[in-house]
Amino acid sequence: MSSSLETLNQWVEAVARLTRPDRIHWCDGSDAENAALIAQMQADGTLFKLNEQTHPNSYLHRSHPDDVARVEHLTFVCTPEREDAGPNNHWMAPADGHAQMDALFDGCMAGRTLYVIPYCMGPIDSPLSRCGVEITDSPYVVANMRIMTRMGAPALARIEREGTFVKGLHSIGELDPNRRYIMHFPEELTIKSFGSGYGGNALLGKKCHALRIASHQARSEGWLAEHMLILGIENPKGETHYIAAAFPSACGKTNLAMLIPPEGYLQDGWKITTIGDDICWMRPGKDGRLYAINPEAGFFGVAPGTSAKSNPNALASIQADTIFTNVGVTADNQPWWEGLDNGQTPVTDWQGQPYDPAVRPAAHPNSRFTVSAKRCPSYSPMAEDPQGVPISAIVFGGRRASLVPLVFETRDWTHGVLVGASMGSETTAAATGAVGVMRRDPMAMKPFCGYNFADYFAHWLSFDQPGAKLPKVFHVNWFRKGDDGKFLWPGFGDNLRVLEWMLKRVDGSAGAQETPIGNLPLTSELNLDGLSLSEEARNKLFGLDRAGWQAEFASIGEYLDEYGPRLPQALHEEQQRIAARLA
Ligand code: SAT
Ligand code: MN
Repeated sequence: MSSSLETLNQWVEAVARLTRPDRIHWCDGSDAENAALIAQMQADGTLFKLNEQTHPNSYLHRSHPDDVARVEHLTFVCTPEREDAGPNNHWMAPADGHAQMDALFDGCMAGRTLYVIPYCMGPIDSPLSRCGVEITDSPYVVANMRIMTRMGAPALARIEREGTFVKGLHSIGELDPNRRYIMHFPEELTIKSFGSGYGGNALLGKKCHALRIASHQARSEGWLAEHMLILGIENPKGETHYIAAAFPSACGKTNLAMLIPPEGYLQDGWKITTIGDDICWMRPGKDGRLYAINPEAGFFGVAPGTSAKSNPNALASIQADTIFTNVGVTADNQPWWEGLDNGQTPVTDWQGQPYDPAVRPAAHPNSRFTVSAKRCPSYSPMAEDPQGVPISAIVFGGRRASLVPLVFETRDWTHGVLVGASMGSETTAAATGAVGVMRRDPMAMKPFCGYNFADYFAHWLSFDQPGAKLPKVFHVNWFRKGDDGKFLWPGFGDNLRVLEWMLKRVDGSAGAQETPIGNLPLTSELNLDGLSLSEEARNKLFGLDRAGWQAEFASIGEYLDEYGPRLPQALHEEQQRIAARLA
């Protein structure tokens, strides 16, 4: 036996001694194994079979009503030095973290099965991919990990070859919010998660491994692990450019990644292909460009708002072989959520109670679908390419009702890093806590960076090397509102208009208006044909509110100061340069 398999066996044995399961099951990822788990979950009420005619092989899971989102206040990064986790993370000393977690894990799997899930994040044969093993007592987690990662025998074979893997230990415990923690030990490539069965808290390959642990690994190995979608844009000449875009959770990454071009663009031959909708790992290739893979194999998308109009590709994807979590159901057992707009009505809400809009929505605002990327009509074969795709542009974006224009281009990499580092967004239902509160969410990584943001910004800056052919960096805001509180930009497919302008900037065929905050589009060069934008919309989407930006840059300065002397001087200087130009 190879030494990595020995390490794995020893770890599984040690975990079993601590958690005392009745049985141990090594997952091979086979169809037979999945079918047996699904049958078992149907029998014990974990899964509810949906209408086989309309949604073949699809199921509904209802989580505990207190367990419906990530819990940032219970998520810790345990590094030997507090400063290495930074002000952006909750911190605990590793020995204390282990002691606290192991006390929770003690005997927690009595009467349960311990599942061992070997998985690979990224195409099995890609040098950019990384493997992990999750131990869990939740068959729902196994079924989701099978969709979201390359799980089972091929991953185990790669672990054996490679000799290293991330260790993730998970138990749903009693689903008690007072006995719930998600802890990361980056130096030990270890994750311990207890007391939640939900999404990013429990599917450890996703945010825990592919972002928090991977960001730490990426720093030492010279790459980037980012909270970004990746899409391909094919123009009428048949050339494809790839764009990576960071938005906070529940800000439309899935919709943008699966965008359908507006009618005129379709006729001209524009095409969007999807590489990923949530996570992007990228590193410089020999030619100096950044090459990216999507480490995931599926989509864990937000259900509410997904419709034939907003995201036909997602809707087509989830017609079969899908696990729905916390949506409502119709009288004939079809899944239903607010914004589905398919003319049907729910009878049962996400808690399994008779639907009453006066009590709660049919679907939880953070209800989700889990589906294989291969089911998506726009999924690109390039997503399986071991070398990844070259990135032409990086986009940062948040939810900003005011101030921030539709799009601007940064002047250079350092300015781009500052814009990413000072990104603000209103909070969403993807995490517990207040919704709609503006907070700084650098690179959309506030909940996910496994180390001190000051060091992370320095790591980003370090890619600006002689010979590097870095992507252009842009900022967008699809969420600007008018005085009446309504969105000013139509969004969805029409966002391609903005992406097209970015690509014109990349190939040098469009001009721009230089301003202190960056380069704004000339409205003559951004295709607005067929849109009826009001005077107010044009002014707010394409204008610069100088006084508002002065206040914003003062606030950005204060935010950066929170990182103390560790913050790269180059970012301070960039912030001061822009603040001075605005004054
Ligand atoms: O719960 S997840 O972290 O998987 C989804 C999200 O918040 O992006
Ligand atoms: Mn996400």
